[in-house]
Amino acid sequence: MSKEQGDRAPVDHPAPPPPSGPVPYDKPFALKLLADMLRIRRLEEKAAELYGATKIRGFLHLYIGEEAVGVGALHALTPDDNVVATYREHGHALVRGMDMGVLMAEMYGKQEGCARGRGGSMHLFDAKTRLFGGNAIVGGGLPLAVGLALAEKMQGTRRVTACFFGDGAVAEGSFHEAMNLAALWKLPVLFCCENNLYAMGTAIDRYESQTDLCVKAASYDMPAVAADGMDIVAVHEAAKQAAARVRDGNGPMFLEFRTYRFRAHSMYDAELYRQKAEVEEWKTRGPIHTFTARLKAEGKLAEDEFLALDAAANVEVDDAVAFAEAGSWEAVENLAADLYTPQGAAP
Ligand SMILES: Cc1ncc(C[n+]2csc(CCOP(=O)(O)OP(=O)(O)O)c2C)c(N)n1
Ligand SMILES: [Mg+2]
Repeated sequence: MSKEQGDRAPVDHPAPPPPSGPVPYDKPFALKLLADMLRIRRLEEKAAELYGATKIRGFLHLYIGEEAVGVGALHALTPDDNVVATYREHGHALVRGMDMGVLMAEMYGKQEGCARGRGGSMHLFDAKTRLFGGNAIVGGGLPLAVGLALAEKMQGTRRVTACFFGDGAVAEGSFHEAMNLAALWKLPVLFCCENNLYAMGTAIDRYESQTDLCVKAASYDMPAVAADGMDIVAVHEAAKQAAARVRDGNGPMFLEFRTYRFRAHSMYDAELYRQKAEVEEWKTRGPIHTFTARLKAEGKLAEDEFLALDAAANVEVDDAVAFAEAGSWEAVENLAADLYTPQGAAP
């Protein structure tokens, strides 16, 4: 039992030590990282509220607690790179540059949304920012990412395709097929595993014989690095180095970000599969407040600057809700549009 746990019973999945050490970024970049984590946090807190009010329906998976992964990794890419994500992808869409109003309208099911309200929370897609989904199928994004990377390689571009997926995807056949082909053909894929230790209500040690996920990459002769996913500096540094390596034509790389979701798997989840004390322990490693504390300790952030960033995030959320509320529903007559090729048209 660690000193920090005192007399309490040890939890099943202890959190790592809180992130510490210097933040090796200038103030504007450090504040950009913090601002993006806050934007995701405030957006999702509002989304949870709107779900309760039945404004948002269907499935809703929150990224709260995991923000350092998406923000740190995506800021290691260029706007021209490709991104494939999962159904827990609100943050990825925001960081890629999707307008929060358009994102919120999609969650509302309004036609002003990025997929005209037909995809919802799990299917955010934006060709402009090269976000190739949101995918509801566990492991479904992996073959897509490999296909995108194959196209890039054939066309001789220097684009990296970053593929985000959960630990649960590692148990899927598509993961192994994607890893194998990407390694065999030396494709420019950055595999980013968001290991939050659970796949729905099942802990990783209950469904994986090998819980060190980097070992899986090694079996495909692919370099792999694990990083503390609660530490945005560790995430960003790992992703920056890996992206450069992939971009230089050295084939794919696997990154495992060890993280934790603070909320339920989706909006229907009694969370009977994990200890409250475990959740509380990980919350003390929250990526936003630990990063905030480090920046303050280094004199890179004053309390009023933090409050201003937070206020700006809340204004953006309020504007996004107003945009979604003012949006419109697609006409019922259009229900079958895009489902079938019109008769006589080329397939
Ligand atoms: C192929 C497939 N099987 C099962 C499901 C049901 N399902 C939805 S989320 C999920 C857990 C996935 O966990 P993980 O990949 O770790 O992602 P996390 O939710 O933890 O981010 C499962 C099994 C699904 N969507 N797709
Ligand atoms: Mg998981």
